Amino acid sequence: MFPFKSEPPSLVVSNLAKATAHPAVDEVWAVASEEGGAARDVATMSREVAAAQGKPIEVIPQERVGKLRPGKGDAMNTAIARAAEQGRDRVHFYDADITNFGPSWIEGAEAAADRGFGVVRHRFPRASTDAMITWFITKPALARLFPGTFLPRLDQPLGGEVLLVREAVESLAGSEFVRDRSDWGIDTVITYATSLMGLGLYEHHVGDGKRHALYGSLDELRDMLVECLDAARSLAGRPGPGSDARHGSDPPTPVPDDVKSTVAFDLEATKNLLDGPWGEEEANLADLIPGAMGGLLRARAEAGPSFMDAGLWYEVHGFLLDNFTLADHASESLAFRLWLTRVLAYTTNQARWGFEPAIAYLESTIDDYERRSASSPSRPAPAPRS
Ligand code: GDX
Ligand code: MG
Repeated sequence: MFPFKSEPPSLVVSNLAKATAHPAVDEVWAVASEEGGAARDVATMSREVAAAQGKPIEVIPQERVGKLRPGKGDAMNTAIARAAEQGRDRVHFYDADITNFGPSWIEGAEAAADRGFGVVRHRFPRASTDAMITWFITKPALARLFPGTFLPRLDQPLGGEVLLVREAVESLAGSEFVRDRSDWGIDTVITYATSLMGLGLYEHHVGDGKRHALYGSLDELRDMLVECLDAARSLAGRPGPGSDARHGSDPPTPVPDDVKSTVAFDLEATKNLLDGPWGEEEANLADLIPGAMGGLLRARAEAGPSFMDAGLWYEVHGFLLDNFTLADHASESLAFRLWLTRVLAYTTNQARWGFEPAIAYLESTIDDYERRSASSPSRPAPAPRS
């Protein structure tokens, strides 16, 4: 199953064709964000491929399944409901914009499923300035909410490349918590929900990395940031997997040189985003950050973002997990500004050290957050929302 929205139809169809050609695959679904336009082009172009392979390729418009912004979550949940209804044995999910997708992805996941793992997630090296939501929102949340479990150590907790066996698909289809998540938060809730299923989780390593569209200014990630933050927040107070849950992973391989040297976003265009004026409500909200941080943030921001180090981010991130409100303008604006400050602090300092030291630094921050959280379990967790 491939969700697609604005990728070139030729790229989508090339991925559909590679999946269809694989002997383990019976049928391929492309779930479109809307009818017409690209969906029509993909449907037309894939007809010939399907005929040549003698297997169906279905282009399906996404249904309105959830309650939040209609986005990737509705696409994933459209396929999950359909696969559950049809009793599919195994379902693979891949982003449609991957340019190096191929049979080895399918084979790696199938091999782990053959060894008895019910959930297989693809993991891959990413540039040191890529995955800024993963490193600064999701992994810290998993570290502080579920210390000692495999969740903080998952390589790509937001990755959309996953294999699920029938039992996992049925369980997700039956979960209101998952169905409601129609936006970018879907990856977080699928990662969380599948971690509890007791089906075994394996991470298949894609050594070449996932090649796909990267970003201009980080403003492009605003929706993803607030929706992934809200999804992380929605996990607070929920139980985690047992510390004995079965988790396996391929060993890492040398990282390709071009991944090491990639710059994942436009730094200059992004820096300007911090110059935006503070709204009154946003400033009032910032004043609620413990330690009179709000005034400090406004004053020190003028001196550049470097003050937002890993220690301060632990406090700010905790504040966001406890207080963030999706769809509230001031709350979203503050969360974006704070995250951006942290991303720029890292990008203009540790990311300059070179690939290996930068990634080692990021990993050490997650280890540290996990330790801090495990040693102060008294931090009150907000009640889970339905
Ligand atoms: N049908 C449908 N409807 N497809 C969508 C929609 C939507 O509203 N929005 C996105 N997609 C598709 C898109 O066409 C692509 O195939 C896939 O979902 C992922 O979107 P992309 O724009 O390539 O996102 P990006 O930045 O690569 O993000 C992925 O990695 C992030 C991360 O790990 O940081 C994606 O899986 C995110 O969910 C994840 O947070
Ligand atoms: Mg992408």
